[in-house]
Amino acid sequence: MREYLRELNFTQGTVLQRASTNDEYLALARTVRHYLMSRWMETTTEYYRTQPKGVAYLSAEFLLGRQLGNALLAADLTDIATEALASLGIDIAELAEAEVEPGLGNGGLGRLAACFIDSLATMGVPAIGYGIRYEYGIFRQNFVDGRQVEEPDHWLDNGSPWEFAHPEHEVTVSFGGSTERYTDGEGDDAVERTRWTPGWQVLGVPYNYMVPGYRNQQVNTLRLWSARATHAFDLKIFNYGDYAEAVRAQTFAENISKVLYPEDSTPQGKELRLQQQYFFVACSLRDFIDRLLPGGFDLRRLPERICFQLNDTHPVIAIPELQRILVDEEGLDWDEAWDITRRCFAYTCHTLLPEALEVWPVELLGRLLPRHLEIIYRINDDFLAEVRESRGDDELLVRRMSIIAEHPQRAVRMAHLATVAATKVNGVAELHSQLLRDKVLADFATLWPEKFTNVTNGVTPRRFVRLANPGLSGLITEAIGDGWVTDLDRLRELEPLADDPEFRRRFREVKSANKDRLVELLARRDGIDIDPGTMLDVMVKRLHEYKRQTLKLLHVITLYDRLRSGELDLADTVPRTVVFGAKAAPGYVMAKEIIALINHVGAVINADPEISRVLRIAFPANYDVTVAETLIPAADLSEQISLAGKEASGTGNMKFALNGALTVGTDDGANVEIRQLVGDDHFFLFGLTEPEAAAVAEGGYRPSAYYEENASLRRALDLVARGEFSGGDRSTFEPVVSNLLGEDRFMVLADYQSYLDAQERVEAAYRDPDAWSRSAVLNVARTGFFSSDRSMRDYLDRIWHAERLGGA
Ligand code: F55
Repeated sequence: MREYLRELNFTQGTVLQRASTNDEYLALARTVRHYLMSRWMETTTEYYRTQPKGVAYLSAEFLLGRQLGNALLAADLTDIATEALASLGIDIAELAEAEVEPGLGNGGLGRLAACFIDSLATMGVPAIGYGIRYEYGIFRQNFVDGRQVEEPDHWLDNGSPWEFAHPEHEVTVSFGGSTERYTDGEGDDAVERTRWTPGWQVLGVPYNYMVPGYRNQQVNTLRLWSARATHAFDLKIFNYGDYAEAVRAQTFAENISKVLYPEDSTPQGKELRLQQQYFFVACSLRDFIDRLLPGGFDLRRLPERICFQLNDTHPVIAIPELQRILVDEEGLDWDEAWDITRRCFAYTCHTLLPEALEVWPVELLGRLLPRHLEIIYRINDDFLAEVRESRGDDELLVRRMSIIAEHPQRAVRMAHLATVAATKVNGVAELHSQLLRDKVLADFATLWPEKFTNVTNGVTPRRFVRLANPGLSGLITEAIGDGWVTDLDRLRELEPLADDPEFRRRFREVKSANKDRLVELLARRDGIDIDPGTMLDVMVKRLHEYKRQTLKLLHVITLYDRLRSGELDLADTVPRTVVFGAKAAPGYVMAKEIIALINHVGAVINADPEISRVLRIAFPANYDVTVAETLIPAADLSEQISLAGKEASGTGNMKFALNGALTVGTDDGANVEIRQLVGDDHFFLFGLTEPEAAAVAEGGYRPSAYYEENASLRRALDLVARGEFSGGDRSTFEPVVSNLLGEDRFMVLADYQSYLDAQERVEAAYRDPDAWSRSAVLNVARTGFFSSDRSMRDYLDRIWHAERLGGA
């Protein structure tokens, strides 16, 4: 309390009576961070002293979410702070609302990185996260006439109390220029070397974030890099007196960490994006070698000290960078260096979509990073020689496996580079890893079967259960103690309670209170009015055709159509609120059309005085981690309806199950494992399986056949086509309809009937609240496997072989 007031006075420069909510928030945040500071310094010192083998998680995205609640929880200060503030007449919840979440990621991949660093800290693993401090995170989404409009995310505007800038630890990063061979030494000692003379440089300034372990004295570091112009550069130009030019150069450099690219599945091959990737990776390797290793460390022993985990291909340029450091700067010979490099990296793949695999045109890469391109060529030559040696002269195979693609243009396939170099390659769910081995990277899996492994994703129970769902957490803790927060398998102990009517009643009470919280949030935040007495049917994730938001929408339209025609009896329908949350990549035209269609269908249904009593759509704009934390605990039904074989894992699916929602889902990604664990009776499965979908695609898929044969599908699509949801205008949503009828790449129409059938089972099940809540409790009890702590154990056992210090 005294500490809090001091922060308010001396750091915020205000007094209690005049402090704004933001002042109060900043003062509390600083108080908490002060409290965690000594743990942080001790953890860092301990790592430096004992020099254990650690992990560096390299990720272009960390979708952290709000920090205050998590920091209070980790420090076990929530109650103390709440009471102290209350005695000053301050509502801590209101103050927490002032925090703008750092949205430094697009979706699943970025949020996964945030869950992983939380688990690593909680488990006492020596680990550091490395990424980019984007000045603008994921855009803010608004709807204008139901259409998505993007606005910049000024997340730093009110000050960010969680970061610590360290300009004194800046790192210089080089780009462009040219390379030349030279002879180093004389006579017998003479060796050929390469010198890279860069064309330009920028500085990376590290910003450190605390990553507090849950009540374990451990605080790890997340280090995000921010770009600045080099001093030399400024000075030179300022001395010429060209002030404007100097400022322009500064702006140019600072552009590198300006904005997060909002594409989450079709990477933009933009030069600035490659600059971002190399920038943060070069900073991170330098930082690790120069600052985290003791002076004079022999880099030949690097693999004993670190595993760099590559979060998808975005940081893969780290591979030639380390090879360059070892060969050009340290003077190691190529083969010895390559052996070291290979042992330092592991690669996680997060996709199955071919268009999501990053490639960089040789022309661009060679211009920006000429030395790295040479290194990649040499890696490829050696690798292809190895392929020829082991597989004979199969030129088709060689072309398929090459790190360099020839068509449509010469380009570096980052996933191939990662796979060739890495000690281990992992997928993010069993099915996904299997498909990587059998399809996407099959040639590599044949060559190196031991390289491939699976680590099923997980989510942190601290944020997504303990913080987001205090009601359920209290109920669980009362029943089995609080050990589950760091040992989520213990949720199993709840299983018998699924048969206890009193426990189920209290579970329903919690769910109902969570729904009230959500209703209040949507009313306040979006002016959306929903009835907490209805079934909450939730689909939240990025908008993508493969995720099939249109399938959910066709179900809603069908319900609407049947209610209107009287085929369904209003009085005998389970009332539902269908909640969507989704951002579309700004350049993804079809995704944006689908957003508009959802909003337009919602407008029509919600305006119908009769039908809206049993069916409503709520689509709050700007779905983010903060909204997720209120939305997920309130959900009854979790929609996980991607076409089988397309969703690598999904992690929202895990968050819903852990919060006691039932899943309606396809046999895809981690849904498969969720269903295996909770049991078929407590999961609504539908749709083609992956092999079935592959066979349909193989045999020539004709979506119009489903339209012709299925009357209810026809009626739903016809409603859209006839302009029912666009004021009679048939052209508005024509592209969506004709895409479904003509191509329907993700087989929405093929799965439509099966989905309707599953939804009928959902409805029947929901009519029996006791049976439903029994299933819901069993979902909670049986999904402890999906803790990111377990994911971290799997990475430790299968990939990193790092040590654990203290920790839980
Ligand atoms: C972001 C940028 C680019 Cl260039 C490409 C992809 C992304 C991205 O955000 N991908 C992503 O989120 N992938 C998801 O990763 C999750 C975590 O592993 C999976 O659960 C999910 O299935 C997958 O789509």
